[in-house]
Amino acid sequence: MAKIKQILARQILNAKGHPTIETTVILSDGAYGIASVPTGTSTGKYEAVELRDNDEKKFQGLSVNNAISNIANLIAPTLIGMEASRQQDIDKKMIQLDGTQNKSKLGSNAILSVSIAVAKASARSSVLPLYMYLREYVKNDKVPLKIPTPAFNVINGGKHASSGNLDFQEFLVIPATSKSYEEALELGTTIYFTLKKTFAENNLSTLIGDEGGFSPKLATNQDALQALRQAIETTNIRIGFDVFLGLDAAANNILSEHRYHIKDKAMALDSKDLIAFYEAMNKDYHFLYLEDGLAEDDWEGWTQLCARMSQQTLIVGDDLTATNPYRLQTALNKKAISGIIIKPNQIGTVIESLAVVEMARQSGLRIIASHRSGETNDDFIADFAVAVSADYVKFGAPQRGERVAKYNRLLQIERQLKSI
Ligand code: 2PG
Ligand code: MG
Repeated sequence: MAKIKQILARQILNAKGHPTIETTVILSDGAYGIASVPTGTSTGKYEAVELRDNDEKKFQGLSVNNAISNIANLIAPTLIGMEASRQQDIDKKMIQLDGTQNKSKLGSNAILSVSIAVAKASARSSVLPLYMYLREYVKNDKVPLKIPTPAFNVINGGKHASSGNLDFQEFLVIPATSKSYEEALELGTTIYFTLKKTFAENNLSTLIGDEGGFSPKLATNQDALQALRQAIETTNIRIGFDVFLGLDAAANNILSEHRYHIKDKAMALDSKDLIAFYEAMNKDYHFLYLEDGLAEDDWEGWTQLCARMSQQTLIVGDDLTATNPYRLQTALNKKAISGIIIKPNQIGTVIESLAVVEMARQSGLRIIASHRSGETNDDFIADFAVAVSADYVKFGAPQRGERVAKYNRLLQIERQLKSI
């Protein structure tokens, strides 16, 4: 049984050019794991705290030297000598060492980078692919092992698109679950490049946003949906059979002074109006998926949204639930969601992320494992998604290295599973 021998952390850059942490964990048998952690751009206020130095002279205040010192001076001395396969004990030790509700002392970025690097090192030591290794920690592993269906973010808006002007953050294309992963990936890329051609032919920008989707300037959000539908209709891919449409409204970012603001409507909207707008759009677009349709504190609105739309559309919490068991429990009590986004860095450890998946699954929710907009090339989330038999993954557009790293990892896993 291998023990943790060394933990080394350093500052690297993420895909947005901002600092993040890369941690290496070396075990007594020589096995090692390297993990780097992502960062959100449109973060919710209930997420665990990512520690940054706030020293304006360094990386626009975004350096992570304090978090790295916490790994070197506090986490490493505590964990060295522990059995690497005891992920529960290791994560628990870090949670205790931090001692806060939201990991604000050591930083969720420090803790998660160690948590994932330990899992990777221990998987290697056990000579298991990471997804198989992680599966050993999944309590209900009766759900069959499968590649989740990818939800491709082909148009970027909101905070992810500095060159565009759309209010909703993500316009998603979701292949039918009957497609193999390989087929789904091809559908995603076909639509992506057809859309690029459509935008170019209409003299619209084909610049891309943080997650690789196009970020045009349009008169309304519905114009984006229309362009997407038109692009798909020029191919032989059938909407409603081969692929479905979805949205991540990231509604925190369209809320100001208790009202929602979107360019489709001249007047500011309350939750009821916004829900009516979604319902009206749904008549046209038959959304499979609506994430963060309302803001994170609009519980009443969420209950109504779910009551009105969850028969046809997956109503998904992201900023609302923040991969947090207490937030999830409230969402369940209030019947607010039918699906949940799982982002390990919203909560800060591997074991806590797995526990939230477990809780969500027992309550009958759909599971969507997700990247962050500020990703690295780390592909842990792909293995995690397979390990928990997530229903969907959200890794951005099928473009940009940090996005395709995850899509390509799923291809590898698909191939491995076929040969079992
Ligand atoms: C989201 C995510 C990922 P961010 O809102 O779903 O797509 O964005 O990482 O910026 O929070
Ligand atoms: Mg979201």
